[in-house]
Amino acid sequence: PVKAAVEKVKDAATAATGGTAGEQPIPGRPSPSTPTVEEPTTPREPLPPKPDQGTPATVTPTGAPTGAPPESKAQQGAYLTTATGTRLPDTDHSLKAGPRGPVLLRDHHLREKITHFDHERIPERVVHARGAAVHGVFTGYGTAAGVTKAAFLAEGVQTPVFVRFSTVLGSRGSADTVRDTRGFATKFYTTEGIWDLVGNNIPVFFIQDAIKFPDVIHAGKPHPDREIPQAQSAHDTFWDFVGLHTEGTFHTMWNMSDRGIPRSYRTMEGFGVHTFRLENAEGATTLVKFHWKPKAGVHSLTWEEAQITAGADPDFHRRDLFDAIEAGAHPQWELGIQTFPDTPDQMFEGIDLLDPTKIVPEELAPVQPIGLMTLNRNTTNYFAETEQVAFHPGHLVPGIDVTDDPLLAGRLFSYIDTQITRLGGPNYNQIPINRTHAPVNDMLRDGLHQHAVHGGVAPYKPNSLDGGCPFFAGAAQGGYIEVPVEVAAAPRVRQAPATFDDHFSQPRLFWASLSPVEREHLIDAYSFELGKCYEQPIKERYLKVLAEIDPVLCTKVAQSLGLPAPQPTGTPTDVQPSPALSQVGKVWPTTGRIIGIIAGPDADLAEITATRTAILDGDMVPLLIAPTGGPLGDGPLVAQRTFATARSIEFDALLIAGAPAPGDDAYGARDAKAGLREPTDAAVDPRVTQLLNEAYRHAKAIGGWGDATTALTAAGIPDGATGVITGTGGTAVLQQIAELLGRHRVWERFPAAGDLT
Ligand code: HDE
Repeated sequence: PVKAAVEKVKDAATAATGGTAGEQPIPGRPSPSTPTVEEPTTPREPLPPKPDQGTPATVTPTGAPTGAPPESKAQQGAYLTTATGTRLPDTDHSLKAGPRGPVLLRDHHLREKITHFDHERIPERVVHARGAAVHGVFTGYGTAAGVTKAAFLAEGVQTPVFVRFSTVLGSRGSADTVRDTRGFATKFYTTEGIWDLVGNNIPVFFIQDAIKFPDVIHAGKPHPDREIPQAQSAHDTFWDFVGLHTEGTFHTMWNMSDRGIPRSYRTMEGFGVHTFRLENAEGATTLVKFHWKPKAGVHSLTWEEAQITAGADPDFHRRDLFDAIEAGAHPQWELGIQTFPDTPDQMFEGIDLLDPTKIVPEELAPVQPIGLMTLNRNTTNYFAETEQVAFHPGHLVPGIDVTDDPLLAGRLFSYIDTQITRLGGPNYNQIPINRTHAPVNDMLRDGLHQHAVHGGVAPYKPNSLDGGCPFFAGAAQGGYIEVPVEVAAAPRVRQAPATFDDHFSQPRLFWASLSPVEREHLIDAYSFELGKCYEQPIKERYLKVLAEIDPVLCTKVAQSLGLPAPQPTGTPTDVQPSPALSQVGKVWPTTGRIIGIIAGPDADLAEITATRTAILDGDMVPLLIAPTGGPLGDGPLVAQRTFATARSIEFDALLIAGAPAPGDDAYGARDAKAGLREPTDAAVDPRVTQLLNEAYRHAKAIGGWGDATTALTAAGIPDGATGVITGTGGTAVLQQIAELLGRHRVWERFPAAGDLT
């Protein structure tokens, strides 16, 4: 009877739909007289495969045909299929013995679908789990030709790149704006192979030797008993470790500074951290440190903004990056190098170049630009690209070599090893995002997830059966030849050189280079983080570390903790400040900065239109904030944010085009009507008041015209306050706002910090 019923329903459905293949009725249920869902009526045209979507070309050593499969046609068909390409009529119902009957074990589609789903997650990265990545292009300036033969750095050469930004400590689902170091890893798909510059937004590291990496990460990660806190260093184990391990003092200080809470990935510097060795066409070598300099300037959040954002928009940095690229505001960085003579001692101006806890101040060795990176394409699939990308500092190309930095040495082991667990085997370089754009002819064979169908019979060398192929590439054929650096004869020891012992002179240099407001932020950050620790001895021990840096820093933090400030152990040596380290007191480009325009129902739309145009002409981004979504007036202006969705953190500056009174939709108004709270008698919508109040507190430029002063007064912002511009029209106000934006914030507005010198 079931079979008969199914046949009957099928016939009825075929008649109703004209026999469209995708229309499968639900067996046992009466068919609708007209089809309600049409899926799929017209098969979608398959997208053409992307250049890097094919399987890697297999090349036989002798050049004979390989019998390689044609280009991968994965995900190209119009119809839903099984993983093996059999077309499917239904994916919504398990195969059952009758509509109410038991599910049958023979349902291969059910089993394939659920089994695959069961295995969708892969282990997250042990560090840098939370990340966002995009594609771009790198263009060489040719200015590095004197120091390296790397072909992609030659003038005008364009190289595709893939960049993954990340936090370090948090899990994959953690918030973007936590206080942490940021990863800045770049994959260059050069014609000579892949070069990975796996750097951070902080130029130094916590440790001088890779063997300490598990220690620092175990200390920074959540407590093992109850797994808190997430993505934070504000807890006992972290401060326990860095208090006892003073070589981490400088990196910790960068994290506590504004650099630990960047405004955007677009406004972060990047650093290769280690010293690398470059070799030019004549074989001459130079030691270098790599720097990424953002064209948009170097900007940070305030700590309160970072905290609000972690709740209000945990994807803030990811969204900001993707939105900018979508909008055509392609972020750019210049790659630069500091160069040092390759002397046997590998020292420069008294700084040990093999010590990754030290910087070389830019005033001593200027950063010389060697190319420009433009990020211009978002990912198509987060998992396939961002999650599966595998970086490795050992992916090098001719002209770029590593040094004996003991931290780098350990990294050269670690990155391959971790991918084998994370990506499930040794063939991760065959995953599309990891594939080199240079021809591959290796003798690596087999292993889990082998995609290549290798030809030939002799994956070994020397051989005669494959004609001796593949051949070796000498220098003339672009072979990678390690620089034959002398290795000093020395006893085998577990020791660091004496030049690694100085842990405090560079933290002092950092303190000396910061402006008063940056120092204040640093004091606040130490006070917050140590204040979150439970163990008194940990706080006391860390104050001793701060005493070695600066007495004012130490005293202020001690006051906040309610503890006595200890004295330094010796007399600190004098340091020379490095102005390049401060983010304040500079004028930056305003390109890409976001200006919110608050528009009430009575706002002058013509003035808003003119102001929007002027913002766009200045290469900035206007966002209209209105009481509700939808068009303003009769259009064409449309609200992009509403009073319910806007939060001050998103905007670099605010303009008030009218002071909107609380309407029916205003915060609390409905609740008031329902008797849930007191009716508001505010003159201005309380959500706008909050927006302005926060923007003011976070030292942002604020402008307005018309009755803007009503809103300013409601928010408690004094008339004529610093960085608050009111005028008769939007375009005139905007000019002054743009000038203020060039300095990023109205720094004077932060409460006077007292004497921090
Ligand atoms: Fe990493 N690091 N790291 N690291 N690192 C990883 O590799 C490691 C270090 C950095 O977006 C892991 O694929 C060791 C310094 C970035 O995919 C792992 C040591 C710097 C990323 C690993 C360091 C970095 C990683 C985890 C001490 C700045 C994210 C997943 C010797 C110069 C890359 C992975 C991405 C990721 C090991 C220290 C940067 C476990 C052993 C110093 C940007 O292999």
